[in-house]
Amino acid sequence: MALQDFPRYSLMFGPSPVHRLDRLSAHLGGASVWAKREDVSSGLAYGGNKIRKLEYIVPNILESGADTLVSIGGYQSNHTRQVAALAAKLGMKAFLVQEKWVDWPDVTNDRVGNIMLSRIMGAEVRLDPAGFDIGIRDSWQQALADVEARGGKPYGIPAGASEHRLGGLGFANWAYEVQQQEAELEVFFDTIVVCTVTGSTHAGMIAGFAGQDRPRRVIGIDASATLEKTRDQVARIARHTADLIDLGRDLRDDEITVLEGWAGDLYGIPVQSTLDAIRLTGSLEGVILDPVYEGKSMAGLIDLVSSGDIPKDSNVLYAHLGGQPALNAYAGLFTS
Ligand code: 5PA
Repeated sequence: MALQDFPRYSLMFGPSPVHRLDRLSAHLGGASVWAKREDVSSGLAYGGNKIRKLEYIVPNILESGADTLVSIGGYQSNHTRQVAALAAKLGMKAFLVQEKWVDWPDVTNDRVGNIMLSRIMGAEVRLDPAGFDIGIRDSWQQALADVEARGGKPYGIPAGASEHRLGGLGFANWAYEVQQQEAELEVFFDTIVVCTVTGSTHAGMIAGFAGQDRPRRVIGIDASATLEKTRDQVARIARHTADLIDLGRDLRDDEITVLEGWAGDLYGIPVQSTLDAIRLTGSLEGVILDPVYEGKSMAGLIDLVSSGDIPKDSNVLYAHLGGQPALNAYAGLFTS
């Protein structure tokens, strides 16, 4: 089935905006850096990359007759916050398992930012002491069973919506949206930089761009610090999504690039390059990045441009995937 034939439930204002980062480009001394903004593309609870994935999942949710969305993430998961917003919008309940994916000392970590927003939107939040893992979790399966035991009808959405059968479609469509915006802006983005953790954002892009005539680099910057798992998951979801949209050929290994070097040792813990990237982008552009995801992918972009790995005459598109609410849970990082 072609991508356009999959049903899609609109949750965005339209295509996410694309704009040039002039002062950052000048500061780096070359490569023209642009951003495509998933953080300002929807009115649902500050938006972010999951909104676009969920657009392709909603028709299946509605068909299922479920009354409760069941999902999972860390205490400061952006994904679960977007699922809570979706449940509110659809008039459903949300049951969210929030695991202790990050051992972060800030005492408000389980109270402010994303988790607070989910509670405000009426979600039921279950804190769980388990650590970081992008795979299918027992705690999530237990939550599905608990909703059923209470007489509810659960609909499960795994971490980041990535292991969902339709999880890659949203960003396959992002690739087509980019192509249309390029025609309007008269520019070609030869390089895309995107943060990757549970994989379906990056994987969807790979599948979507693979169907276009003009090749480009789609560089995933790992922020999971469990590189092999993320790499396998990106490759698997990219191939599955390519099949789903009838790409008509196998993806080559060289189309799947996940780079390490900016995640630090642990998911959710920023390192110096993360903090430098956040302050640089904030002070030069007034664009806000978070310490878990986007700060790490921007650190990657900055180094790849500075080292010449991304050449000076390149047009680079930075996928801004949202995530700012988590900043509140990291207040200790920015006291001066
Ligand atoms: C997330 C994910 P993928 O998980 O699709 O690889 O996307 C990575 C990513 N940027 C990048 C932001 C702001 C993100 O929120 N977040 C997860 C969450 O629970 O919020 C799925 C991990």
